[in-house]
Amino acid sequence: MTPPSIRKLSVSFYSPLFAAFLFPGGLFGAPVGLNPGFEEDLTGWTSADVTVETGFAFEGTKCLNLANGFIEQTFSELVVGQVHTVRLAYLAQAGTGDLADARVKIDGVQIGEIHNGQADKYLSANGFEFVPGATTAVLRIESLESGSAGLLVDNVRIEVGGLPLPPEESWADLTPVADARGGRALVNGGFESPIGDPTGNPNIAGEFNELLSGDALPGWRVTRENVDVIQFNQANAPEETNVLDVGGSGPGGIAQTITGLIPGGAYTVSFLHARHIGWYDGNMTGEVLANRQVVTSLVRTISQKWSDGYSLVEVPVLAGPDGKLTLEVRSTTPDLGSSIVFDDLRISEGGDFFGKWADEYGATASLAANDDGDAFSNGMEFMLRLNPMIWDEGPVMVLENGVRSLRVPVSGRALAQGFVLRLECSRDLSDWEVAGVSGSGATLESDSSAPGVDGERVYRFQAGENRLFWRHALTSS
Ligand SMILES: [Ca+2]
Ligand SMILES: [Ca+2]
Ligand SMILES: [Ca+2]
Ligand SMILES: [Ca+2]
Repeated sequence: MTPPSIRKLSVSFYSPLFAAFLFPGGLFGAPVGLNPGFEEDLTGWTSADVTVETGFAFEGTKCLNLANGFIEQTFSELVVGQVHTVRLAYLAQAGTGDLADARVKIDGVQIGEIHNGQADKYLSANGFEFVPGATTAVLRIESLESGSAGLLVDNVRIEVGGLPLPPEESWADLTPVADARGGRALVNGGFESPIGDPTGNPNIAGEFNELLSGDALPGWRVTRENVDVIQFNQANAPEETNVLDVGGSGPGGIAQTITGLIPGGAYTVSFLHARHIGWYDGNMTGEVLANRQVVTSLVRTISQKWSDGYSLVEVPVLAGPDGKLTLEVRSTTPDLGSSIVFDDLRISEGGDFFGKWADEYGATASLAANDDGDAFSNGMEFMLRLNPMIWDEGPVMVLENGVRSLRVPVSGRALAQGFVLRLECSRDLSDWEVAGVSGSGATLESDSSAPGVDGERVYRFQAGENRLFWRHALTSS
């Protein structure tokens, strides 16, 4: 038996510092709001044209019927400058048309939209991030419906911290594909991994069963709404038997992070895509993001259905300075319960950023072309961040405090693709020296550019030069 004096001693080991670690999320408290689950009806909320209903709640016994109205509440004890997330559970009621729609605002600014037709089970995995500028914020959720039916909403809250991150997969662990397209397959990039019976996700009766949210799709995080793995070759899969409809019962998205890449390095993401065969005959749209930046937009028309075959898209992307690339593919079709279907996502080394840049401007994708007839070829325009379709003067010498210098904008995408820019100087137009070399007449004072990072090089011309010519030299590997 333990003597009473020792039991008492063991209790005194708890210090205030240790206790602080007992709170999840560190030392910050949770933002404070009243009655998040509507168990006390509309206490704490300002509202119009909504009702609180008993039964079919996500949590407790009551939920909100947003109908065609709104709810609003001031939350307090937010942490200024930190990422916060509005979380909630919702489902569509019958009578809202194909999808039920709402928008979420903080202090009058929209931070997200909800579009979903899922009616048999709540969606609760995602939310909407924002960064508060004050310790209080007004959260408003407003219906976009015109009829009397709308979303059922429950468990509305604000949490400190962002949404769950996508799974990380190492470049070294991705499987090389030995065909003409090559590259490495993303983890479950062909959507063949067994889905199993994902806990907390709906199994809607119908032609294609599982609609997935949260972490239910192996290898991926579902970033919004839900998505649909279409199985058994029902969608004319170009790779094995499954494809992913990135609209499940609303415009969804998926993300995966690849680690172990060359920091700032150029890569190409590729995939096959087609339009869902159903849902009327309008266009379906989507977009691809790399490290949260949109890198390409997609449109598939009714003549680009999966029965018409799948088209290849290749998108140059840059790894982050930490060697990571978070790739996200999402639907931007807000009014249909399906969207573009995808298969066979891969990543390969190298990327044609020049070709993409030329395409963005409608310019000729040749380094030597000179569409606008100024002093710079299209390749040089790309490198110097000029406009290939507008006559440019280019970097000019500036005189500041008696010092002559040249400020040269440099493209991070061009550096990532292996392009090399040199400034060369000459006094006689026959012997050229690279700026910075002793005796060249110029020194490199600073350089804020790097692969993947647009920046500027500042050269200083040495005092006492009577006449110095300079030129830019571009080489590509
Ligand atoms: Ca409730
Ligand atoms: Ca597949
Ligand atoms: Ca030009
Ligand atoms: Ca130009």
